[in-house]
Amino acid sequence: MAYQNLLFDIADGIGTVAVNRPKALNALNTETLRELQRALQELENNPEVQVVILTGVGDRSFIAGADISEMRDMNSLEAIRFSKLGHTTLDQIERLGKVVIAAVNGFALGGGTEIALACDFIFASENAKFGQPEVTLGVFPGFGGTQRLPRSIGKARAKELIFTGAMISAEEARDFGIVNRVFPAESLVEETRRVAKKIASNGPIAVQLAKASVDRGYDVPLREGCHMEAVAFGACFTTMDQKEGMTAFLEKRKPRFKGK
Ligand code: DAK
Repeated sequence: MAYQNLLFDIADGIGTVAVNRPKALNALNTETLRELQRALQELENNPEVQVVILTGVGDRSFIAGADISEMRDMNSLEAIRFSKLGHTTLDQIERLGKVVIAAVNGFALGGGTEIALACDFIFASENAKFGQPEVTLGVFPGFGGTQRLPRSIGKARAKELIFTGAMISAEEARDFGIVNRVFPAESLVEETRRVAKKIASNGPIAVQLAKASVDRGYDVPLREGCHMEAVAFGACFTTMDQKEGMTAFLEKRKPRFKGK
């Protein structure tokens, strides 16, 4: 499928989607969000793909937020539609049956931080910058930032970032717990692919159920979460991969998972 505003690649069980509007620092307009939804659906439907890497083209920016030139003249209804398009895209990332890693290679501002937070985890380059500068534009985070950021770093820290609109460095973002690891810019993609390949070598159904178990269990009381985990754990025992994984261990060989 052809994309105007994305680079799209599949290799070694890893789908890579890179937002490709470097002249606008990869800002997200309606068309790009629609393409992103199509790309995610294409990756969801491809059984070869187990991990998705989301990044930005160029060495300056991951995603510098929603496209301000498109947003400026929106009326209220158009803004609601745009915000919903953002929400459904982020929801799609969170619910994808594949692991999604954000490789943040520069500015992740506004919608850029919000989309990275919807991924399963974030790796960043040393020059990455995170922030929610929406209040400097007379709006506030509209792609779930007021919801995911407090859940990720706590209410008080989230409020400081959202109310000031200030940017933080990759290292500060790591200290806050937004970012898992920080790499030199030139090795970000390679290091992210290394981790993605490790994940892709594991039982795909087990990884998928583990993702769902963490995410669905996160918002419910512990006892309910543990119950959901037990049911999903039981589901692993209906798969050929569980038999293969355990047989391979006992036969002292590498497993050959089929995703069945
Ligand atoms: N949108 C459109 N163009 C952008 C952009 C953006 N977010 N960010 C940068 N650009 C464009 C610049 O206009 C410039 O274009 P030309 O002038 O060359 O044509 C080009 O990218 C290079 O940018 P700069 O010349 O500004 O580069 P600098 O190195 O000087 O500065 C910067 C880099 C990232 C610090 C600066 O560009 C910047 O502050 N950008 C804006 C970042 C930002 O504010 N992002 C948040 C966007 S707001 C809602 C729904 C959604 C949202 C909110 C509410 N509701 C419905 C409630 C979402 C909001 C956002 O994400």
